[in-house]
Amino acid sequence: MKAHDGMYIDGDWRPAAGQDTIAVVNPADESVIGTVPAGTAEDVDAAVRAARAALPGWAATPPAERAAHLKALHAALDARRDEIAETVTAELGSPLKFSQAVHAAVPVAVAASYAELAATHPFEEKVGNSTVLSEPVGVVGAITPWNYPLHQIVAKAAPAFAAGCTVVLKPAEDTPLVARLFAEIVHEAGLPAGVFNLVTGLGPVAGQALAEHPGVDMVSFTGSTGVGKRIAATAAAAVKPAALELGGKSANVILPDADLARAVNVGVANVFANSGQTCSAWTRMLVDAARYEEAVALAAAAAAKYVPGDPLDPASRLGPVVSARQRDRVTGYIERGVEEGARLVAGGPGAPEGRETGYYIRPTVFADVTPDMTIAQEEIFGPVLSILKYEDEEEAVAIANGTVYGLAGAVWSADTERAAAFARRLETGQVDINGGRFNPLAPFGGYKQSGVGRELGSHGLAEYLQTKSLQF
Ligand code: TXE
Repeated sequence: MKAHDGMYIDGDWRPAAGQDTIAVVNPADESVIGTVPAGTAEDVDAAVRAARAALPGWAATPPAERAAHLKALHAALDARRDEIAETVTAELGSPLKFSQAVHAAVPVAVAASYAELAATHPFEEKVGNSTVLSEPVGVVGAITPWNYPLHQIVAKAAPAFAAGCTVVLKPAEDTPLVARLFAEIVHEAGLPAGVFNLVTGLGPVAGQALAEHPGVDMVSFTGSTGVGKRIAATAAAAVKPAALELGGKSANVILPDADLARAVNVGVANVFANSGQTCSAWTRMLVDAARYEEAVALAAAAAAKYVPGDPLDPASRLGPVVSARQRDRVTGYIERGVEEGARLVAGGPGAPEGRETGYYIRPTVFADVTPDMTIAQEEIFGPVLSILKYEDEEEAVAIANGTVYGLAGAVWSADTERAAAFARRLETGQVDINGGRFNPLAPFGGYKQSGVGRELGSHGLAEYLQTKSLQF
């Protein structure tokens, strides 16, 4: 057992309190590629104590110095991009190219943005006769999912560090290896001991212990809406803030004057990226009745190009999903779609040919999906696209807004202003106009049951700050 096989607490690796371990499985071939300790309430307590002890020093560190630490963190992440990409591919199953371009590159960009924001954010402002101070919320309990495993960690840890908060992270049990790599990187970057602490473990044990710990001042959670509601209730009972980034069922609205082929092709690529395991994925494509069949044919043809394959093969565009549990959940939704009468135009239940080993799913497209169907309402989190028909813009708005979620979406039109006007009517936290482009400074988060709070940019930083006004 290597020294760092334990928990990272107070700037050092230490053995876990218990003996239980979690096996980490490569979803492409079902082989066990590592184990991590299954943390208990005792480990969580040790980590929270370390984070509390480090808080006064870190909170009092001038923002410019915190910015210098974040710069070092950014450089350390950047230097280990390849290792990050390989680790994510091994435990998540995403194609290596995607891991390099997204799973490794995005956290590097986000760390850079917070190095910048820590240096420039107005932590003290004059408002009339008052001085308003932005102070760190305190110890943050971060609970993260497996779908963008490093991004989700950095999107919480980097703004927390910039704000002057200390962090205890409980990463997803399916993808703990990249979390461990992140702890190594934090250590290498020289952040003071206790500013970042890692406890691996199961959600209902280590995650719950962290959410309930009285020494945690704020919980930042990304994951399922069900667990998010529990965490929100626990936090509310202790009058603690909880930032929640939950599920989505985003609409991709193709207006009648849009470039249909481009909108459909980009839409299909968006849904199949990361094997559909993206909370902001445009899983419902809305097309006007006149061009509906044309769009369906284009989507089926586009889906045929996503042949499930070994994530290490550079030609692969679609890997497996993360786990057997996730494969079964997604397959259940595909079966449900068929039962409820949607028309299968690509894919379907069952393993893709030649991919019986590994957690592969056939890239699936459903046409004739109606808004009341389960596959049009619930988050599937797999490579499954539903195509719905609308008669006019009013109906398109009603369908787009007709779920409990409101995380993201897309609008396509030959007229950018028309698309933007439509986007203003959507009950959702983010809308990509004619494809959009990732912006690490733009706030990301949900309306309705997609969450509370925002990540990224200055909005993401604000989540980790509380304000005090001094009246003169
Ligand atoms: O999520 P969980 P799962 C959605 C997606 C997916 C479904 C289930 O639809 O199919 O959720 O995924 C920790 N107290 N999303 O089961 O369980 C858990 O250990 C405290 C959307 O993997 O919510 C992990 O670290 N923590 C999503 C984290 O919560 C608990 C990303 C997320 O796991 C806990 C992932 C508890 N009682 C899934 N139970 C998104 N928004 O991007 C679990 N956890």
